[in-house]
Amino acid sequence: MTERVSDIFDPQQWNDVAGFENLTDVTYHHDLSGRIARVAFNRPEVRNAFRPHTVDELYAALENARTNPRIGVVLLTGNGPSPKDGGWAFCSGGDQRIRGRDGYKYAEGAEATGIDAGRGGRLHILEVQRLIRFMPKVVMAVIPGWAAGGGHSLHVVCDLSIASAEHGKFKQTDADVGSFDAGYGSAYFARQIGQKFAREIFFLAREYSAQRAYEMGAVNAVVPHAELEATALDWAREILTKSPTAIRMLKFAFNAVDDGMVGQQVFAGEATRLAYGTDEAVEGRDAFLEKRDPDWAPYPWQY
Ligand code: S0N
Repeated sequence: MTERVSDIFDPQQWNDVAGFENLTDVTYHHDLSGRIARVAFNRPEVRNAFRPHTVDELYAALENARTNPRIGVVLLTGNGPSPKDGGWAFCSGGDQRIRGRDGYKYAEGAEATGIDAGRGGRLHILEVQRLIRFMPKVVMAVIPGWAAGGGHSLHVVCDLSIASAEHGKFKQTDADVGSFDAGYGSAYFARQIGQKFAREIFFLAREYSAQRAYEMGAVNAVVPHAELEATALDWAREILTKSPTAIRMLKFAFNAVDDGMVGQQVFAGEATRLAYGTDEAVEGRDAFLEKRDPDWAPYPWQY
């Protein structure tokens, strides 16, 4: 029997994932069809702030979803409410209690115990951002409460965002705490909602309701809190009725214009993969292996 990990999590919709039963900072489930993944921050007592260990677990779960050919949609969310005060969060960004001068320490007490120098001071949440960005699947931020700081940036990098009407709240605190996501979290955010709104959100670091975020174009939908996860599952099931190849190519097409040469590389790689499936490309390969000239005659110069 799957354990209830959040008040709005329906255990009857989800299975545990083998090999991921002993996570501490995130939870990871697959839906009953095995085609939808749910990855959730599980530190509600600190508004789901991430420490380095959280990011390690998050990366591992997302990578598992990325490489599972049955999974088409990933829901990224936060468990809650907080046992301390009943507050809800998607994620409140980096855990400020363990932020060192050189970034984030790999583990609490790192100075005392010694630290793997190669892993010290890593801002590897950026690796998670890239994993979400380049995953050929739809990643949806399911926002039951606060999305703040680096948590706000994660929602920005997700393909879709839906938020709780009652508890969904947004705040970009980077300038309050001397931190800044100068990549997707800000510059790409401005592409989403426009320069004026993005600069307001960063420069004033005010709090915004889910409804206001919707009006600014920062989220796709605002739904009653109790229906948030069910709505996310409905959206995911609808996406799963679509062509996987079309979705993959569309995601990378949306990305390419903002991702420079890397965006072109990713899109081009998918185009090459499609080309490899044609008789024309097979002829080129076979001609080489059979030490003969290729015969391109059957393949027109299409216009
Ligand atoms: C989220 C906020 C607005 C919620 O306010 P609220 O509801 O009044 O709750 P609090 O009483 O403030 O919080 C409840 C308890 O949770 C603890 N807590 C909350 N957030 C954090 C946190 N981030 N780290 C540690 N603890 C946290 C509170 O201390 C409180 O605990 P108790 O009960 O013991 O008092 C509000 O909590 C808030 O503003 N939180 C801080 C948000 C923040 O500034 N986050 C950090 C921003 N910076 C980053 O995330 C950088 C991330 C990063 O690694 C990065 C690096 C390079 C490039 C990009 C990034 C990136 O991804 O951004």
